[in-house]
Formats: sequence, structure tokens, C-alpha cells
Amino acid sequence: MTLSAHDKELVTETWTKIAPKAAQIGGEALGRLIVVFPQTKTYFSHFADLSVSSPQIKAHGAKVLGAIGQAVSNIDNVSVSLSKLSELHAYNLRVDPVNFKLLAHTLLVTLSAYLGAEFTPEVHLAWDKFLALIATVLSEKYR
Ligand code: HNI
Repeated sequence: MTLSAHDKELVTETWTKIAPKAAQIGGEALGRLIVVFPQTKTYFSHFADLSVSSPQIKAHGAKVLGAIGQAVSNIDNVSVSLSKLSELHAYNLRVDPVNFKLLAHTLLVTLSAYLGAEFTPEVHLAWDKFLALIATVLSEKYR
């Protein structure tokens, strides 16, 4: 997945805007994931509360967005930046890669809700490509 220089600029600009609310956005995106795609709950069955407002789900969503922030800071080198997480998801957690696409979807929806009119088609495209790149990186250790 190749992001153009303009895509990278848009992702970085958007991140600057949403960074103060990143934890909240991550929590909401993960909450949407388990509601809209309930099959994803199987990965979090060790959480005591799997409701949309679960503190564990929110805290975990915040962690996910933390990693996305790290990827934004290393947008020219996402593969190296997320290498450890790629190993974790492939070897330890064994998350089926199809789920990365589902989370990308709920993240886009959440970004749209937070950014309103600023979530232009161009910004949408840039984030779609960026999240697809992250999904590829997180899946690249599977075989
Ligand atoms: Ni994911 C743990 C980042 C997608 C299931 N995941 C993490 C951690 C980060 C993270 C950060 C915490 C690591 C640590 O504690 O060292 N996950 C990401 C990112 C994406 C992603 C950046 C994609 C954008 N993870 C997913 C998906 C699923 C998923 C799609 C399953 C549906 N992740 C997990 C599980 C854990 C996890 C399960 C361990 C949770 C725990 O606390 O036990």
C-alpha cells in the first residue's frame, strides 16, 4: 500500500487534530468493533466486561491508538515501527488478519464522527490507505 506524499501529509495533519482525543477515539472504535462485528469478541473473552462502555475495551482502544500514533510519527517506516506488534499479533495473539480490516472500518467511522466536515473524501482516502498499510504490516509475520 503506497501512500503519496499528499496522503502522508493529510494523515499527519489529521493526527495533530485528533491526538488530544486519541484515547477516546480508540475506545469508541474498539467499542464499535465488538458491537458491529460481535465475532471479534472472541479475542477479548478474558476481559471481564465486553459491553460497549467497558473500561477494559476503552483502555485497550487507547493502546491501539497509541500504536497508530507511533506509526504516524514513523509514517515512512511503518513496518519497522510496528515490527514488535506484528510479531505479537501473529505469534502470540493469532488474530485472523481479516479483523484488521474490520477495525480499520470502525476507526474510519469514528474518525468521521469526530472530524465531521473535515473528514473530506481525500482525508478518508488517505486514512483508508494508511490503515490498510498498518493491517498489512501487522499481518506480514503470519507466514
Ligand atoms: Ni491489537 C494487543 C495494537 C488490531 C486484538 N494490540 C494490542 C496492543 C497494541 C495493539 C498496542 C497492546 C500490546 C502490548 O500490550 O504490548 N491492534 C493494535 C493495532 C491494531 C490492532 C495498531 C490495528 C490497527 N488487535 C487488533 C485486532 C484485534 C486485536 C483487529 C482482534 C480483533 N490486540 C488484540 C488483543 C490484544 C492486543 C486480543 C491483547 C489484549 C490484552 O490486553 O490481553
